[in-house]
Order: sequence, then C-alpha cells, then structure tokens
Amino acid sequence: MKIVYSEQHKLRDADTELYGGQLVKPFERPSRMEYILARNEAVSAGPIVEPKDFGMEPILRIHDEGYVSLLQTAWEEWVATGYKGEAMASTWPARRMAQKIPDHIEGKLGYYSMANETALTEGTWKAAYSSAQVALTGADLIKGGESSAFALCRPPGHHAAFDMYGGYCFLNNAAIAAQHLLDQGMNRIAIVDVDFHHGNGTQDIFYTRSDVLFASLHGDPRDAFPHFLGYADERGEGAGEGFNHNYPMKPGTGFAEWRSALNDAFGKVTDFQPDALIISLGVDTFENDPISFFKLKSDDFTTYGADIAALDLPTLFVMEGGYDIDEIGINTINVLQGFDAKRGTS
Ligand code: 5XA
Ligand code: ZN
Repeated sequence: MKIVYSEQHKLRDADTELYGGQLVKPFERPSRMEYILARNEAVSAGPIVEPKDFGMEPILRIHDEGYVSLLQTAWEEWVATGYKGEAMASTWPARRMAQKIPDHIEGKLGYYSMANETALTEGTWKAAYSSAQVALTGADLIKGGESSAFALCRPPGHHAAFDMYGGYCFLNNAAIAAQHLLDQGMNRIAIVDVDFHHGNGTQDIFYTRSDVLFASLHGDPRDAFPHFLGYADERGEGAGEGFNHNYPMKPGTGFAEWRSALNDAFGKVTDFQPDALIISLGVDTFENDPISFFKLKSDDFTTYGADIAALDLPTLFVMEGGYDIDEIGINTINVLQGFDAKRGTS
C-alpha cells in the first residue's frame, strides 16, 4: 500500500518532556520515523508518496479556530515573555474555576491543553500542519479508489480534542481525515484506535455524532494516560449514543484478550456498515514499549493486520504512538504486511 510521508515532521523536535518529575528528551522524537522508513525499505511494504496541501479548511472542520490560532502563535508569544525553556502549561481551568481564555500565554496554554508533558516548540505548528496534510492525502487516496493507504503522521493526533492538545498531539489527524472523507461524499466512517492509549481527542470530537463510529482499545484509564477519559461506560451522547465503544484493559494484557476486544469492536464496525475504516495505529501495545503495559509480541502485529484486512473495507492507517525505538519499525510494518498478505495486495 502507498505510504504518505513528509520530512516536515522533523520540525517537531522538542528537547523536553515532563516525565516522572524530570525534564527528559521526549519519547515522541523524529527518529521514530527513521526506524519505520528503514524497515519499509528493508521489506518493501509500499512506495512512499509526498502529501498534497489541502490548506486550513479541513483542519478547521475539526478544531476550534481560537485553538488553532494558539498553536500557530504560541511559540512566538512564549519567547516574547522572555521565558527561556520550551512552552509548557503550568495551570489549568480545573473544577470550580473560570472557563475564560486568559490573555497571557501561560494561561492560554493551560486553557488549551489537557496534559503538560508536551512542550510547544518553534517548529511544532508547521510539523502538526504537515502531519494533518499527510492524513488528508491518505484519505484522498482512499476516496480515489485505493483499497488502503498508510498516513505516516508525526506528530501523532489522537489525544488532540476540539480545542486541546497534549499527549504529544496537536491536530487530530485521524479525525481530520474522517471528516474529509465525509465532506467528499462518504456517509459513515468507522475509526478504530489500536494505540495503547485511549483516543480521548477522537472520542471528544465525535461523541455526539452518529456518522462516525469510534472504538478504542487501551490501557484502563485508572492505570494509564490520559486517566480522565476512556471508561467503558462512555458510549456517546445525543445522536452519538451507541456510536462510541471503549475497551479499557488492565496492566499485563496479552494478545489473546486484546484480540478478542478487537474482534468485538469489529463486530460494531460491521454492524455500522461504514464506507471506510480508519485505524489509529499506535504500536505502543508492544511488550517492551517504555511507557505502556500491554504484552503484544511482534508477530501479533502481523496477525491483527490480517484481522483488519478481513473486514474488507477501504482502510486508512494513521500513525499514532509507539516508542520502543528498536521495534517500532518492525511492528508498524508488520501490521501493513499482515494486512496486505490477507488482501493479496502490496
Ligand atoms: O498515544 N499516546 C501516547 O503514546 C502518548 C502518551 C503520553 C503520556 N504522557
Ligand atoms: Zn499511545
């Protein structure tokens, strides 16, 4: 399958992440892409194609204008205050506090974020914009008749909500791609999020809608980031009631249990009869991932790639997380190869 990729992701190269009370080099770093590209080159899973530029409109179909404008200007505003480090939120509109947008950049970052491990840096907006264009180009390929495509997005997107960033995510690439497919004439899109972490942003964006079904398999929020969304009883609201499905799982969960949750989610997808499927593809479910606690092995990624193919839907893979640098390439490409082998395509 075609792999959409842009070198622009390298503009997102933060020095700091707040992790365990320390400022460390972020787990979400440019070299992740090099491992995936190297593995692709080694096994020729698919040709690399450049993204097209769809402009701002599809981004603003999903995200709040004030939020997008903050992403565009935050770094300059932060530097203008005289702050020396990377831009990080330090205060939030928590319970019983005013939900008003402050003027000072420190307050704005708190208002528009849901986690503060993620620093905003000089090239962040350009990289996030490009990542969204990668997803849109993948969606366009699907709309144009390709049976599958892989949007090799970086930075990832699934924690980015209507008006909040965090969890290494700024623009919700999968959601932007889904909306684009709907705007191009499709009627129903299913998004299945197989990243280790709950796709809180994607859930937030589509929670009251019935044209996008969202299912997420993830570490139980009692034990895992993002901690404040992803419970099984979150099933959608209003018109969206019954179109949101969460599968929280405990530390140590292995492939058999995980796959049975995946099959349950696929049952909902089949009943929904979507025009296309988007897989939010995070490979941080791997047993050696440094920030996660599931126990999938490299071969399991091939197996579930084939499971996805068996749904027989036009499928767009959108890259999310995965941090065990040595294995991220193998595990990501294994999913694509399992898919292609089952479909009889390449
Ligand atoms: O899928 N999301 C991630 O991998 C990011 C988790 C951030 C935890 N601080
Ligand atoms: Zn993740």
